[in-house]
Amino acid sequence: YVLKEGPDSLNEILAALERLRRNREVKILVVDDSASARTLVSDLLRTHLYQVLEAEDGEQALTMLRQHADIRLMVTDFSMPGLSGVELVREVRSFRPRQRLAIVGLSAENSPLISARFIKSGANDFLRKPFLVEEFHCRIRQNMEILEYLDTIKRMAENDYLTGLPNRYHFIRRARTTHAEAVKRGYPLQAVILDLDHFKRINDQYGHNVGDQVLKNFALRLSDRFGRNGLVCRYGGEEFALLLPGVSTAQVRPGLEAFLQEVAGASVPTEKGEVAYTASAGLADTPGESLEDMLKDADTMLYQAKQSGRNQLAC
Ligand code: GH3
Ligand code: MG
Ligand code: MG
Ligand code: MG
Repeated sequence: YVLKEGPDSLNEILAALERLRRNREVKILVVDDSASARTLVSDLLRTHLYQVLEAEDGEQALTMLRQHADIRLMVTDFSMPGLSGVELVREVRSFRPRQRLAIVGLSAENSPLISARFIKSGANDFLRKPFLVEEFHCRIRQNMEILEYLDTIKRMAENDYLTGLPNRYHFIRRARTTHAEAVKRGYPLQAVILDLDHFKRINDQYGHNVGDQVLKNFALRLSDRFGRNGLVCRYGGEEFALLLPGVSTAQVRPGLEAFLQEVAGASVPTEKGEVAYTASAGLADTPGESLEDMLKDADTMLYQAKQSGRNQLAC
């Protein structure tokens, strides 16, 4: 069935175009044992520019989901040889949570139980075949919008707005895993806390805006230098933390010292001219300790670096 109700203002048309542009980045998996039903659904999705993958049964769908971690939505039939749609959904939910993948169940059967079973096993939505084309598109879009909201909320919850680095909350969550892994496998782990020197003076002298630019500069340098080998975060105002797994103090020390020198030797181009700054760092290496204690030790060492004149590493 087709219901014709197009967009009726220029803004709605522009919003629809913007959506189409974004759809091109989105992968959707269509699961149906009937080739004609599969093609019908896939073609509807392709008219909205989605990237469509197809599977003819549950097993194939599971393989494709494992191969493509970036599939955002699955539309699945109920009656199929092998796994039923409901069984497939239950299996998928054991490894792919709702915030990563939305699932829409489809069925031609008349039983009212099927939609309840789909939803109960972890599907987000259900449509009875045959369906209204417009309703199909609305439901797909609504489910995609919810995923986009969740992505935005997650990004905002995990990253620092000013520097774009992971925030302390995200760092601690990931650091727990890294720390537990190091303890279990018995490899070394280094915790580092870095703090900009006399940062208050920079704010006082040049203004908060320039202070922000300095923070961004430092964050960028820090993640460029250490982002690949470990966890980096903005720990607090002008404090940053690093967790470097699999390396000894002797191995990281020269790199950290060189980094502090590089920071001290460079300057940040700002609206008030070139601004030079330095940073201090404290390092702790006690793999037997809890993560909290390691960070506390790194903070104690940082205090020592400050006491000893700043612009240096203490460990
Ligand atoms: P020390 O060398 O002992 O660390 O001295 P400090 O001046 O860096 O330390 P202090 O803790 O006295 O001051 C930190 C300053 O950092 C105060 C605060 O206003 C500033 N700050 C914290 N977050 C931000 C931010 O996001 N932007 C800007 N511009 N300043 C910030
Ligand atoms: Mg079928
Ligand atoms: Mg400081
Ligand atoms: Mg500080």
